[in-house]
Amino acid sequence: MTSLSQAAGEVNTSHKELRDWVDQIEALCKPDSVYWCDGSKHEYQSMLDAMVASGTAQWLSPEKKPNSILVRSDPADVARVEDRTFICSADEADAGPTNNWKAPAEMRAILKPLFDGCMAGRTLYVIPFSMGPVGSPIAHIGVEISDSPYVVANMHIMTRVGQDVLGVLGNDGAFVKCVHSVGMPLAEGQKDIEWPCNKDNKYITHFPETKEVWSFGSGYGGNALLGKKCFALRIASVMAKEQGWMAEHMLILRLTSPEGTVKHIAAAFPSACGKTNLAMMTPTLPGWKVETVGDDIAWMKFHDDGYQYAINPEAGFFGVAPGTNYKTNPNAMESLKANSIFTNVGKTPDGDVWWEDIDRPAPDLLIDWHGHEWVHYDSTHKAAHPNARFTAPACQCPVIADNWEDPNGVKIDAILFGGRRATDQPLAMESFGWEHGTFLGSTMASQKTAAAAGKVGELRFDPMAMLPFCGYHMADYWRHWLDMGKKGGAKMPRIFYVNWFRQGADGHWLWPGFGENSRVLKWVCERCDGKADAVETPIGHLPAPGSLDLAGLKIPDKDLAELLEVKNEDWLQKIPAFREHYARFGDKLPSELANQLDALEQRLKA
Ligand code: O2Y
Ligand code: MN
Repeated sequence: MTSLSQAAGEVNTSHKELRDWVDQIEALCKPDSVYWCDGSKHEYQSMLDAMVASGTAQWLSPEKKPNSILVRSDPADVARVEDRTFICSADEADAGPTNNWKAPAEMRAILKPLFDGCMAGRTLYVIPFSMGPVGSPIAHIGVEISDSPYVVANMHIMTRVGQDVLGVLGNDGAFVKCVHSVGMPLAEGQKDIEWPCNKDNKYITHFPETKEVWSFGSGYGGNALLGKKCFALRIASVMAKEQGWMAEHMLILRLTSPEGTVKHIAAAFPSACGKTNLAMMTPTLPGWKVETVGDDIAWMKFHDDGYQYAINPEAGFFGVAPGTNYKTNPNAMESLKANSIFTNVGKTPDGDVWWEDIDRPAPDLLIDWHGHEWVHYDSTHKAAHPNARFTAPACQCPVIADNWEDPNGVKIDAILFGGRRATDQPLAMESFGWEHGTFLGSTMASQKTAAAAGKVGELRFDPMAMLPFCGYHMADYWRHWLDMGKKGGAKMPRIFYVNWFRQGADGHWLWPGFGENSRVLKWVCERCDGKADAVETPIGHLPAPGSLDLAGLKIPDKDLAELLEVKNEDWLQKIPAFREHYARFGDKLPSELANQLDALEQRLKA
């Protein structure tokens, strides 16, 4: 890899702790050179040029995908690795039963020899970045040290990088220390490979007390772009608990009614439940508008007025390519039209990208994500890896909200929880209040899909969609939610639970989803304004007959009744699974949540 000359990316900082830390990491990793990123366009372009020159990336056709590259990873490095992800809190009890734990000293003893000399033959890039608009009171700063130009380029899109960030950091500002190496040093004269990694030695480690992330051996996605899941969720969730705010795995959308009423909605769904699609949705309801603030992460802080305001800490989308098309998500397709990085997708002979379900048939002579001519032997042999990704700037989204970078954030009116639930869970319901809403989030569950290990259809609890991302004990996290509710009182967002995935007895989808979900968003908006009626059931407030706008929607009455049906006997059968789920958390389980479960059982039996 040719390194950039530092003169092109000269940065200024008199932050002594930062300079000392960089010196220390340089001494440990022993790179050939050190480069401080300035965040400039020139730097981004040079990074792409250097990746292409070294064989790590290839340009796509300037006609088909201007200024965009294709990168192919090692087949052993294609996704986040939860079994190699650790929370290294001083006390094991602080990591809780949902995280892998190792004592900090033990993990440091493992990491030190791995990092010793790991950047030989490579450049050490120092990437100062802001999660959130630079200088925003809701934003926080990190510095990632990485030996991967792919990481630098992706961080340019996904975060705000460079000198402005160092300006805000000043001489002594706080920053999260993120160290990343692909874990493949180069000996003198050794030629680099297309995707260096260390597949047998991956460690994605978090030190919540010292606010550090150390990641070794993987160059992919959430393992390597340390601003995203590692900082913005795992470390930030700890910071949020300590400092009295919320770091959540939630999209943020802005909903505008035909009369001009504006609501901001945050929504937490587990993976593969359509978060990016909802964030960019085109409503079918005439006159309603959805605009995107963020598609994955929300940081929410109390404003002086007592309400919760949220920012999207990211600046781009790291979206799953397969299944994205002009029907499922036209706005994502428009976002990735140029200036994007594609990882593990197929490549057409005319230099465009291709993936499964992209709206057009695979052309002849398609090159698959391994770099071979694609032969479609059977449905298991995919042209794009199922976790293939596009990295696209959020500002290229046609429906990006004009306030998406408001440093003060947007006032959150409602929070939605949801999952993939074939039975029982109605299309929409509102909680009885914040405490009940926290109970709904804590018992959130989604059906396993065929792609996931385990029995298909089996319910897996994924509280608040944070199962892989909560940086501390999940029950302490629930306690934090309850504390936030006590602090915010009546000014907290209303909490709802939605389910687009309910199926009839014969397996057909009862709800059409996609743009039709705007009907549910309208009900949510009108509930917030006291304009839509609801009926009380044991599980929550459901839409009253006539309160959901179904005008023009052809949906059989029987299906509609089933979508909103609550069968007490079926819910009662779930109670033991809820109790088993809560039992994992021992005496850390907040009594309020145990009481909520008891109260639910009583209401169902009444
Ligand atoms: O495979 C990865 O490294 C990415 S995972 C991811 C990426 C974007 C948004 N969300 C997720 C997730 O796992 O929730
Ligand atoms: Mn996510």
